Amino acid sequence: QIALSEPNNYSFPENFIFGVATASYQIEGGWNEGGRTESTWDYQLHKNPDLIVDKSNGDVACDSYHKWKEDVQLIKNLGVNFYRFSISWSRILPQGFKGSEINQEGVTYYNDLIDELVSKGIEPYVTIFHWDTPQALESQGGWLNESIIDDYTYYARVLFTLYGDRVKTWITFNEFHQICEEGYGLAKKAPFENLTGVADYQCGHQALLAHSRAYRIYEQEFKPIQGGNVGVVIDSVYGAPKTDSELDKNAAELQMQFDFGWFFNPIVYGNYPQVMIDRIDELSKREGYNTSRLPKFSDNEIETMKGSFDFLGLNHYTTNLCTLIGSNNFPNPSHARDCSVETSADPSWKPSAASWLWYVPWGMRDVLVWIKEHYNNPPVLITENGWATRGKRLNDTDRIEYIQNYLSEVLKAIYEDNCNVLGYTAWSLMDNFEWTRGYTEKFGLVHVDFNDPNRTRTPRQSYSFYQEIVRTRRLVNK
Ligand code: GBH
Repeated sequence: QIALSEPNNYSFPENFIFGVATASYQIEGGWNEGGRTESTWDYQLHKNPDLIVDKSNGDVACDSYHKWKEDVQLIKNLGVNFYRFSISWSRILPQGFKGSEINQEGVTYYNDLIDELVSKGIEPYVTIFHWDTPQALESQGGWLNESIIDDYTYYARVLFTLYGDRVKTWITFNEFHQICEEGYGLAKKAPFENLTGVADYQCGHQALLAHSRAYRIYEQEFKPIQGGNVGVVIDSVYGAPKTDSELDKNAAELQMQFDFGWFFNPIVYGNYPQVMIDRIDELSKREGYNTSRLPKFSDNEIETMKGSFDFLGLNHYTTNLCTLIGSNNFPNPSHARDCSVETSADPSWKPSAASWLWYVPWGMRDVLVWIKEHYNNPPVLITENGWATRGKRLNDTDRIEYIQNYLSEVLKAIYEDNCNVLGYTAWSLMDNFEWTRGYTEKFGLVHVDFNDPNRTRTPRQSYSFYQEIVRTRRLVNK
C-alpha cells in the first residue's frame, strides 16, 4: 500500500514528458572493444581497484555494449517518451583530441542504438559528456588544461554531425559540480585529485567555456537545419535553512550560490555569482595570492556564455540543512572554506542505501521554486531523480514511495507555483556501476544480476509502478 503524503489529484500537463536515464561508463562495459580506449575511469580503476568499495569497475558493467537491444525493449515496455544516455568520448575519438580520427565501430554502436530507439518511438536524449574523459586527454591535465575546450567542441561537433539528424535533444555536460569538485577538489571521482579551492575552480572555468562554445556551435551551424535543443545538466542537493533564523537563511542562499549558482549563474547571466567573486577575491588576497583563485571571464566569454541554454536539466535527489560556521573549520584554501556553510541532514529524514541521500520530497518543490525565482523561470527538465537500495529487492516499496511523493511535489510546483517543468527522468533504467560505490548501491527500476555473465535484467516493482504513472499521466492512488 503506497499512500500519497498529501492528497494530490493533479494530472501531468499534456506536454509533460517522461524518461529514464543511464550513462556510458556506468552501463556499457566493452571497455576495450570496437576500438575504444581507456577513459580516466578505466585508467584509474585498472591502476588502483581500491578506489572502489567492492574493488569493481566498469569493464563489463551491464554489458549494454552487447545488450543494448534488450535495454531498448525494456524502455519501450516502460512506455516513456525518451531515453537519456551518454556517449563515451573515447569510443568515438580514441585519441580524444581535436582533429583526431573518428572510430567507425564506435560510431556504428550509437547509430544502431539511436535507430533502434527511433524505430520504437523513443526519443534519444544524448548527454555528450558524463565524466568519462579520454585518458589521452586526462594525461595532459584534463579539465585543468584549457586546450580541452577545443577538444571538447571538436567532439561535440562530431556528434552533432553524426547523429543530429535523429537526436534533437542534447546535453553538453552532466554535473559540473561532480566533475570538478569531486574530481579535482576532493578526490571522490576520477581523476581523484584533491586540490580544492584552486583546481576545482579551474576545471569549472574550462568546462563552462566548453559548454558555451558547444552551445553556440549548435545554435549557429546545426540548429537552423536540425532544429534541436541544447541544454546542460546541473545537480542540486537543495540547501534549506537549518532553522528559520535570518542567519540560516543566508547560509542556505550562500550554499546554493556556491554549489548551483557557480555553474548556472554564468550560463544564464554570463558570470559567476557576485558573492562567489567577492568572497574568493577577498580570501585569496588574505592568503597571499596576487590574483583570485576563481578565474575571470573576458567580456567576449561573458557574451558567449550568457543565455547559452535551451533548457536546464536538473538532477535532484535530496536536501541538506544549512547553517553558517567559521571558516577555520575548513582546509585552507578550499571551496568549502570559501562558502563556510555547514550542511547536515535532519535526524528524522529517512536514509537510503547511499550515505548522502535522504528522503525529503518537499525539497523537490523548494528547489524548483528557488530556480524559478533566481533565474526568471527557465524551462527545467528533471534529468535525474532516484532512490538507492541494496541487494536484489524486487519489492522496492521505498523506491515507489520516493518516486510517487517526489512527483507529487513536482505537480505542486507546476500548478501552485507556476514553475516551468518540462518533464521527469527516473535515475536509473537499471542497476549499474555506481562510481566509488561500485555495485553495492542500486538505483535501478530494473535489477541486473552482476554475478551472471548474461547480466540478466529483472524489472522491479517500481518499474511497473512508473509504467502506470506514465500510462495514466497521474500519480497512483492506492
Ligand atoms: C548522479 O549525481 C550522477 O549523475 C549519476 O551518474 C549517479 O549514478 C547518480 O547520481 C546516483 O549517485 O560525498 O561521496 O557521498 C547525483 C549527485 C552524487 C551529489 C553523490 C552528491 C555525494 C558523493 N550527487 N554526491 S559523497
